[in-house]
Amino acid sequence: MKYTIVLAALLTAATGSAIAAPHEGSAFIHDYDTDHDGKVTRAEFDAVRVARFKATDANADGWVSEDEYVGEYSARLEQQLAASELTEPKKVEERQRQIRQAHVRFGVLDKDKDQKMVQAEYDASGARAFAEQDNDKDGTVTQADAAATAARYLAAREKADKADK
Ligand SMILES: [Ca+2]
Ligand SMILES: [Ca+2]
Ligand SMILES: [Ca+2]
Repeated sequence: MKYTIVLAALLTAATGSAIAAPHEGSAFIHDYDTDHDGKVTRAEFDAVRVARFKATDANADGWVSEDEYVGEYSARLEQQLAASELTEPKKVEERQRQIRQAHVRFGVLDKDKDQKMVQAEYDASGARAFAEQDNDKDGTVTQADAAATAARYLAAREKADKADK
């Protein structure tokens, strides 16, 4: 069980969103494609990440606490839940699960375990996330990359679920 939570947290650390909106092919592209041309360049990705780090650092002291991290995620989660077609009891369940994973993610992101996520830790995780999504490694995440990555995630998750039982 524990393993599955950590794995799922690692997999969603990339995008911060595990609930794909019904009309979206890729949450990653949805989140980072600021010029809406259907693909994400490294420059687009970095610009969104910098802005998000600043927005997440609610008290602007230069680092992100676990509360700040989970707080920022929770706000985005509520938007996703509001837009989703889940029933109310399912939303309650999903909210609990996602918030629990957000806490696990913070632990993963805070690599040196000083309870602070600094920009360098955030950037390192971002670089890994982009590389994960950029399936053909050409520096741009296209729909084809995202689809290939999603298939890989799904396979990894199914394998972990099986190993878990
Ligand atoms: Ca783009
Ligand atoms: Ca802070
Ligand atoms: Ca840290």
